[in-house]
Amino acid sequence: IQLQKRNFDIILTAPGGECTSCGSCSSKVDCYPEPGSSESGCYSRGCLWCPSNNPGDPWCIIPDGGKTTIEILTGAVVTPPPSSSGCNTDISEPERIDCYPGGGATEAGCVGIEDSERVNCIPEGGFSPSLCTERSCAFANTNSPNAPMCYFQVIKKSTGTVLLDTSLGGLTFSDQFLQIATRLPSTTLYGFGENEHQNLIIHNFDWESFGMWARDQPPDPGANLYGTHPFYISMEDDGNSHGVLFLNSNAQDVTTTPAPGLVYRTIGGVLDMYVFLGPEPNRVVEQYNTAIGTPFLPPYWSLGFQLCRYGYGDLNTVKETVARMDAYDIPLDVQYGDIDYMDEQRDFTYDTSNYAGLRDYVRELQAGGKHYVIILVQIHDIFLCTIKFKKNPKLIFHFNTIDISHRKQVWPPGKCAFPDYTNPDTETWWTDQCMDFHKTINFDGLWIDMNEPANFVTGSTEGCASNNLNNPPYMPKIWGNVLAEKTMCPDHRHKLGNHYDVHNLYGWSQSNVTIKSAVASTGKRPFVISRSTFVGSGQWAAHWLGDNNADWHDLRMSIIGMLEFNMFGIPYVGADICGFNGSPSEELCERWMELGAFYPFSRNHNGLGYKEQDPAAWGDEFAARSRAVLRTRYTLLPYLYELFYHAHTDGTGIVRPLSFEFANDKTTATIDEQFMWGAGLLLSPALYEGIKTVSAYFPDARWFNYYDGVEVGARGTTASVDAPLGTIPIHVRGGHIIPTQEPASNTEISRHNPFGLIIALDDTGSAAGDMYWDDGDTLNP
Ligand code: MIG
Repeated sequence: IQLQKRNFDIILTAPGGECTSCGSCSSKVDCYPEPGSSESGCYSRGCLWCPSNNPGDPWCIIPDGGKTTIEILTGAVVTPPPSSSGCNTDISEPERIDCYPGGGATEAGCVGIEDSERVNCIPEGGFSPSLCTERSCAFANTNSPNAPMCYFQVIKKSTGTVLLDTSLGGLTFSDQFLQIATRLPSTTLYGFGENEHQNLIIHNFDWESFGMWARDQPPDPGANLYGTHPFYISMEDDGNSHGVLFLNSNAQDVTTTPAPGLVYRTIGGVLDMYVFLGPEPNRVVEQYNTAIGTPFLPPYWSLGFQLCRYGYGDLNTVKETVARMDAYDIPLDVQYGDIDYMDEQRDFTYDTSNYAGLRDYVRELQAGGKHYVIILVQIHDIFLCTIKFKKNPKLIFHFNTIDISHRKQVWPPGKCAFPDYTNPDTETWWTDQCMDFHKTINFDGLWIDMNEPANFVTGSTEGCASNNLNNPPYMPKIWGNVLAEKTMCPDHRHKLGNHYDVHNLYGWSQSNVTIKSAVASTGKRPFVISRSTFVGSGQWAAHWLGDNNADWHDLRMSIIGMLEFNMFGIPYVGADICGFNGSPSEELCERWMELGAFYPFSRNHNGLGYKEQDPAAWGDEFAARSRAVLRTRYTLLPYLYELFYHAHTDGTGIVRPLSFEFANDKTTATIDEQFMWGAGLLLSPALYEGIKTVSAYFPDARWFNYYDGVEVGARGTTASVDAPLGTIPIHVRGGHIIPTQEPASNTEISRHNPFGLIIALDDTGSAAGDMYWDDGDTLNP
């Protein structure tokens, strides 16, 4: 009987002697010492099943003698191997079971990689332990003469957990098809985007695929949405975590397998992989965000409540809306101008008839402590561009790089072209445009939309040529029949390369340029919000979750989206409160105002042609409740700002899953209807129609009701908490200090109000916290 695996729990060796059948055994060595012995179980160990009348006789006997070794998998947890920094097990020496009985144990060998699975880390030859260590590889003796001594093995040294095991399918690296498969240490898997995941952890390991190719696509399960984030966090069974980034900008997909494993496929470019070792999940987020660029520190006013609507239609409607917000004294910091403020959807223009007076109105808002953010779209009509080309011939090049003869069509009416933000000349042009327009409309921030980039025709009005870029041999699992659907032809040229390779970088490159344009225009701390994002976008832009539906499902999904973007380094995120498409019921919109008061980006936004849904549109009771919940948000803004400070300086997530704070509590792994603000606040919103209480889980800690300070009895269990309309249950975690400030109708006023501290003690009677404060909008705080 051959020893096949090393991850067994018990090893038994028979003494010498003949024992090939039940009758011939002189000494019987028990092959099933643990409880549960059975005939089939005995055979499965390759042992003899010998029922006996003698009490004390084993019935399952090891056959043969000498060196026979039986491997017994009891399903018990395998003891972590000792690490070089000292033994990391609690198991006392007498109780230990040899995991390397063949002799020649080494640390790397002990954590279990077979000779046959090694990949040489010194392929040029010349093994030495120091060279191997220098290359961060593992070395161990081998019994196979040709097997490498020094080999790649991504393991977590402290516990021996294998983080990347590509033995499932290896690596395929060809021109338009790159694939890597990896076995995962557990099925607790977070991340990948932008997709609408139905659960926070990806629970379906039955070959489920998620595509990544930026697309003008309202959230829909199975669809590739606006951005691309090929990053995941895997939580190991011991609560430790690690993250992996596949840094690649092509069309791509990821497929789960039951191993559990992942197959990652992309159709071009480079395959750079980064592994972030944690070990705590919050550390993984910090390490990842620090590597890709930590998020910008938003101006303080942008933490206030914001209001928008596609299709106010005219300035009077905007004025009336803001006026009724003021009349009810509902906090409001930011009013938006969507594309209907423009003249025929042309960037850097405004509709001088329907929006006559906009210029003065913006000044008036600002005088009252409010701010105004305008939308910009990425498309420019040929006519305007042509005039500009004549003024500045350099720009002809800049537009020609993405081929002006292949016309695209979105807005404005007629034929359009897309600026190429990978061309440095575009930065100058775009910034000039923004600065120029700022003289007319004194905007405080820029909202860049449709930058997937979106196109109302497939490719161009002339279609796309037939070639291997427009029609690659492998189509990732994305929506549409061709890559060009809803966007440009993949073979169009940008300064940086083919659209095929840089499509997913369009919003990213525009964000990078636009934050500079915002600074140049306002001279203050910039505020940019972008629909399309990529790895690193969070340094320059915030994100909203796109054109969601006004229904209960999308209310719930917004929590998952928000938690994921906090992992992706874009913690400034939120969904359109009360939903973009469709008209919400009053109850849904109230509940959404409660949850949305705890989005880092708290904006009520509505699609074209739907019922008014701002919190002042529903009557007195609705207004009073929205006012109350927003005043709670404003009370907690110093805490939110401190969390943004940590996000900016350390890359820490702001909105966190419970499992990232209580990684050893397995119950928390799947919780996605509650979330945390930092480490100190637990939010348990009401997310279902008609409910008046929420069944909330309280991990093992002291918890205090935010509203009355009463300690919750529940610890490590679920409890029912009251959530009447107008209330979102909030609990403060023992051990934390939360800075607060008296609320007001906007942050310019509230920033002058008295501060407070909520001090919640832990089991030892202590608490800690910190606070960051500045003037709220200087450029270099
Ligand atoms: O759907 O500018 O996601 O927030 O209101 C058409 C109009 C284009 C899409 C954005 C949405 C915005 C809308 N835009």
